[in-house]
Amino acid sequence: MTEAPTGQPQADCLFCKIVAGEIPATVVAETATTLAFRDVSPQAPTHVLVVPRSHHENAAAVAEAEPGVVADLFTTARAVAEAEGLGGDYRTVFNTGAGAGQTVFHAHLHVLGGRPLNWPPG
Ligand code: D5M
Repeated sequence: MTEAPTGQPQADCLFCKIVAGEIPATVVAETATTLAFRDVSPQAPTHVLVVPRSHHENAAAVAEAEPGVVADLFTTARAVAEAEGLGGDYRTVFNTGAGAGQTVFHAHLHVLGGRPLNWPPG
């Protein structure tokens, strides 16, 4: 299948479908440009994904096409962390590429917290 241009909804993209309300998710925050919902496979007491409403394969593609949206993702992440009562202690992660653990190719910022987080990550 031909891919839609970056920024446009992608026909078989899971997170585009969540943004469109076609697949259910537990939404915890939303803005004009972002949506935040709970990860189905949480790795910490708080594990939320913040996604751009527009489709981009990864964070770098968002930065190239819509740099302001990268800031919006982090602003929403901070709002989520505050709402979750994380007290300023949380981790934000973009996995980029299958070799780095990316499994969904619609950019998403993981927000993790609520337990001690080790470094380096696995
Ligand atoms: O992260 C992709 C994340 O997406 C992974 O932690 C599971 C999560 N996931 C997969 N399907 C869903 C649905 N339907 N709702 C919520 N969360 C989901 P990655 O960095 O690509 O490995």
